[in-house]
This record gives sequence, structure tokens and C-alpha cells, in this order.
Amino acid sequence: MADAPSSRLPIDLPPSLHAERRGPIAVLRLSRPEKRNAFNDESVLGVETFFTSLPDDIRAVVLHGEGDHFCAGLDLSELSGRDVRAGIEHSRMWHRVFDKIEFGQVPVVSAVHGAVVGGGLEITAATHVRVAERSAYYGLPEGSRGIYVGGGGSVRVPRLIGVTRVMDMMMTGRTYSAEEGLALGLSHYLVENGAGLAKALQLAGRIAENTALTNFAVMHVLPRIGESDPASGYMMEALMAAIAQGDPEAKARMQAFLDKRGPKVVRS
Ligand code: 1HE
Repeated sequence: MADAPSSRLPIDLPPSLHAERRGPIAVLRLSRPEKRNAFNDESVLGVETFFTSLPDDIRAVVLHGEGDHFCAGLDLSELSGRDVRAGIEHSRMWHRVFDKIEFGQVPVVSAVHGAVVGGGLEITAATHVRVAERSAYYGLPEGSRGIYVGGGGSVRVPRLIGVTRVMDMMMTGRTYSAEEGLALGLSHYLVENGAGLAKALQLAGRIAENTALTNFAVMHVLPRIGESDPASGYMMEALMAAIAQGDPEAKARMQAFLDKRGPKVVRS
């Protein structure tokens, strides 16, 4: 599926974003390399348009960036005109948009490289599977700019690496390398430079083969169970397990295994 030919996705996006489809996978590229893919409002709202306009037959999304850096975060040139009230609404707008990634229609695999900083780290933290090229480095330069994360970073990044590491990153400007990011959980996969998109497409292809119901449960139910008390979690798990196993597609797949037609679990 990674080598499926690319075709146009009929979604109207600003020039800073490029969308295409490869079989059942939609690919969204941050395409403002001259500004290191910094997010102006138009781009953030374009991300929302993309994630709310996906055709029904799209089964997974790949997010990546053009140029030497994945994303330089918030476009700092748009910041100066906002008062406190507008600042709150602006942050809430980012929350709304990135929520449409984390809790959208289909799983999202991000492929990052170069600078993955501020809002760039926030958007990749909203994706479900993360691939990093060796050139990637992660930072939260908000502290040094006199601002604060606003795209969900206080919630999503501590989930990955813990509150104290986020404190260190924001207070001291410390960055983590791609290798460190892999060890800490900022990425799930580490690949050589230039290989991120292909790896992300391969993983998205694998994800697209799951039943839609399983992907839904993993995206929407698993994180909620993780945040609930154990008794509620066990109950939600039991209900979801029963719903999933009742799906005719699940029954067909289990029968295929019993008939020696289904795939075995092998070391990957
Ligand atoms: C930008 C931005 C930006 C680049 N907003 N214009 N983010 C940051 O604090 C990161 C700021 N950016 C950088 O540290 C560097 O640009 C990079 C390490 C990412 C890349 O360095 P480099 O040498 O390849 O590029 P450059 O020469 O610094 O930048 C090229 C151009 O992009 C230049 O504009 P030009 O008109 O002079 O060519 C830069 O001004 C522009 N540019 N990054 C605006 N971020 C919802 S809250 C989220 C809060 C945050 O994300 S805070 C993090 C902000």
C-alpha cells in the first residue's frame, strides 16, 4: 500500500497544506517550508478542514512536513496583536483542531524530521503512531519566548514523557534528540533520514487492514479507559470487547485463523 499511486484528494486547503490519497490512505503534508512549516491560523484551520472532510473510504492518515524541518510551531508573527481574551480563544481553537486528529475518524501516523518544536510537537503528540527520522529533535521553546504551550501540549506531552521532563524542556529550553525521543516515547519508530514517509505509509497501510471497529476502539475507547478509575475501565473494556467480537468481520477473521487461512503472529 505504501507504493499505491498518489491521486488528488478533493479537499480545499490553503497553500500551506497539501493533501493527496494513496489507496485508502490520505496524506497531509505541511507545505510552508520557507517558514519551516510554522502554523499560522490559516494552516491550523486547514488542518481542521482536512480532518473533517476525509472521504468515507479513507482508512488511515499520514502527516508529514516539507523541507528540512517538520514544524517550527506557532507562527510567532501572528502573536503580537492578541489580547488575553483573544489568546484564550486562539488556544481553544488549536485544542478543537488537534482534538479532531486524536479523536477523529481514522488513525493518524506522523513522520517527523528536523525541528519538531512547540506546536509541531503538540500536533505530533495528537497523532496515534509517530515515526522519527534521525534528524528529528524535540523542543518546547515557549518558555524562552515568554509564552506558554497552547495547542494541548500541557496535556498530551506529559502523557508521553511525564510532567517533570516537560517542565525541564520549558524551563531550560532543553531539546531531546531523535534517539532520546524514541527511548522516552516521543516516537514509536526511528528511521534513517529520508525514510520517514515510507515507514509511515507502511504502518498506515497495516493499520488500514484492521477492522474499522477495532481502530475505533483503540482510538476512542482505550485512551478513555486509561484515564478512568479501574472499575469503570474494566467495565468499558468488557463492553467494547463484546461489541468488537460481535462484528461479522471479526467473526470471519477468527474463523479464517481456525481454518488455517488467517495470518500467524510472527516477530516483526
Ligand atoms: C518562523 C518561525 C515561527 C521560522 N514563526 N516564523 N517556535 C519557535 O520558537 C521556533 C522558531 N524557529 C526556529 O527556531 C528556527 O526557525 C528553526 C530551528 C525551526 C529552523 O531554523 P532555520 O535556520 O532553518 O530557519 P530560520 O532562518 O530561523 O527561519 C526561516 C524563516 O522562517 C524565517 O523567516 P524569513 O522571512 O526571515 O525567511 C523565520 O523567521 C521563519 N520562521 N520559525 C514565524 N515559529 C498554540 S501555542 C504553540 C506555541 C509554540 O509553538 S511556540 C514555538 C514557536
